[in-house]
Amino acid sequence: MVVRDDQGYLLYLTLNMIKYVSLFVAEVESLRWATEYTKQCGWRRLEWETDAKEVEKVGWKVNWRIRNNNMVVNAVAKLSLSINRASVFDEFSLDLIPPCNMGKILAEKVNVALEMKKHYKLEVEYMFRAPDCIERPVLAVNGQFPAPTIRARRGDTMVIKVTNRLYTDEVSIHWHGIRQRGTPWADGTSSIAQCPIRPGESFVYRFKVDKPGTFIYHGHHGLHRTDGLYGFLIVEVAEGEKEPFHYDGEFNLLLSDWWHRPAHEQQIMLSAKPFRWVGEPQTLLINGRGQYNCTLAPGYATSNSSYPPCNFKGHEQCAPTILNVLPNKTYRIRVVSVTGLGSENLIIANHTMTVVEADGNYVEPFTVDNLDVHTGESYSVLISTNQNPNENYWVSVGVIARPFIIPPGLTILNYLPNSAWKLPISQPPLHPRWDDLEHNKNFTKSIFALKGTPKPPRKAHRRIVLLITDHLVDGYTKWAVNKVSLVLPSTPYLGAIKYGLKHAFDQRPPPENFANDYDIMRPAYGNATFGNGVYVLDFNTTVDLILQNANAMDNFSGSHPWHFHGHDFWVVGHGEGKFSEKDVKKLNLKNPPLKNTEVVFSNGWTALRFVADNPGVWLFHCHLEHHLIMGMGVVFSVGVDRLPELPPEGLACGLTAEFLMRHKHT
Ligand SMILES: [Cu+2]
Repeated sequence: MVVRDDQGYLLYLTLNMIKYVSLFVAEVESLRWATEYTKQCGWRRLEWETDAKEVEKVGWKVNWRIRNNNMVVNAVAKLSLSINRASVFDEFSLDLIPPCNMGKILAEKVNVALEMKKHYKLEVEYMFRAPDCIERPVLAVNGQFPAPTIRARRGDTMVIKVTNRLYTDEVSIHWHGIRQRGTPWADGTSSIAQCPIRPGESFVYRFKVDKPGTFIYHGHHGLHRTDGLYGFLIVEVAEGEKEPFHYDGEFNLLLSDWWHRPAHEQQIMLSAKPFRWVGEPQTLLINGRGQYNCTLAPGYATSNSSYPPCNFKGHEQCAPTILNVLPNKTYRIRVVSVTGLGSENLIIANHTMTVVEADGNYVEPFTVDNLDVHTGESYSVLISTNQNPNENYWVSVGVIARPFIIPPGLTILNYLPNSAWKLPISQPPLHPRWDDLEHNKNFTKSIFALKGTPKPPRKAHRRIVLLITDHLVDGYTKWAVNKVSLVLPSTPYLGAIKYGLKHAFDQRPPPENFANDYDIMRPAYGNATFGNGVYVLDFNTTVDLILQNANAMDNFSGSHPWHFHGHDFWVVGHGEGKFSEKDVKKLNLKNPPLKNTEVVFSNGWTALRFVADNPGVWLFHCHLEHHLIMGMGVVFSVGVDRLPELPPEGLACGLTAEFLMRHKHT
């Protein structure tokens, strides 16, 4: 086939190429940039003609640049086609930047079938919003709260320029669930991978998304997540690949919790001596929307009956996101939780959910009435809209694992063409009790890897047992791991370790275990310390991490969802009480799920196995943001000597800044 541009230049395309190019256009359209795009580039004026076979060796590279108010997207696509698996590929560059001169052609050999670079520009700023009908400053991205959804395809290279438009705060963005293989400096953890971005400055995150799945991006500096700095990062399968399940449509649920007190004040409270607790959140948000001073379900027992009914017109910032569906279809719902405290349970009344993905990994499908989502976890579930099409149904989110004092977050599954505001006839569904630990455990233990998922090595080279306790350290209330409360250093570990800057952090290795006679049912108040030492792992070794829960100072043992950066791990076991040698034999090495976040339940343990095959410095921490800031985390270093020269942009602070200045000309 031949494409003729509006200046009459003939461009060769194969059928597959056209498919790809039209997919780009479809993608652009789905992002609602089509109008401007077509206006600028006159894409629709292209004519298509059939032509000779020889062009089947041809590949394409398409650049585009689209402006939509605050967001600029540049994309480069290299398209190529393999003929009978012969490795002959060509690459053309088709420049669609206005004025869309399509004659700019460049040919070079490439050996990728499809590689895309997606450029995004994210500006982080404070804005006034009323996510739960009460106005306060929130962290917005490109003027949106929650931050806009980023979509990519497996194999894409993301180039994301983050600009800090805050007045006094530093910022960094973590791409949660992306392993950052080969790009540990783009992990977005301030003090670990990079120096935080200063007000007015920008940092470009470049990384590859190497597997499809449901991910998130969120602030990883201070308590920024609690102020609303989060959004979806969705990676589709690569072109030509298929998901192992079918669905007709998709929608996303981003679950979070919301305080009326800004995160900055909360951070000061948590760091105060004596300690000041921030309390439970005021509202649960679904896609950044919740109702504090009114209720969608007036008069029902599960709602807070002291609130008046909400009278939404739909444009209010706290009006719920209605989920519109057609009857007799299958929908994929991507669910993530970014809560600061507590975990959540999702129910779609009258509909069962089939879980097919957890943390960006496929799982053996299983069906549930309600779904537990711990903070940092992501799931995909499938639902069939096979209920009475004349009704709408409640979508409800309740708190688990913390005292249930806030009403559930509600929205509506709207069967079209019913009115969105037709309230369901039944009362909102009841969630499992917040302290129904058996329910939580049963759910977690139902997750197994989809057949064909890589299995863990049979044996681990090293076992690190991590005891979680809280303490008074120098009069400050802190969490600790093996009695060390993590205090992040001002120089990022990655640079410090790469350049051998020994004063940047504590050089003593942290403890690998805790005292044998420690009674996990009896809280220990004293003898913990502050620290920031690093567990150095030998490259390519298999490591077992045992999270050991214990009773806290208030004689209560809460659940903690732990998130690992840079790697997925296999969840090889959960158990009650204290982990012991005899538990090793019972670990599941047959079909454990691969995840990046896993909970350790009250008074129990969780065993995780992973292969330390990704050079970098990686945080492993409780994803309850208030716990991390109070010291509940550890740092691993893996094969940093194997890394090439680090990009200096993220190292302009602390001792690495000094080091780079000294070595500028050497
Ligand atoms: Cu925790």
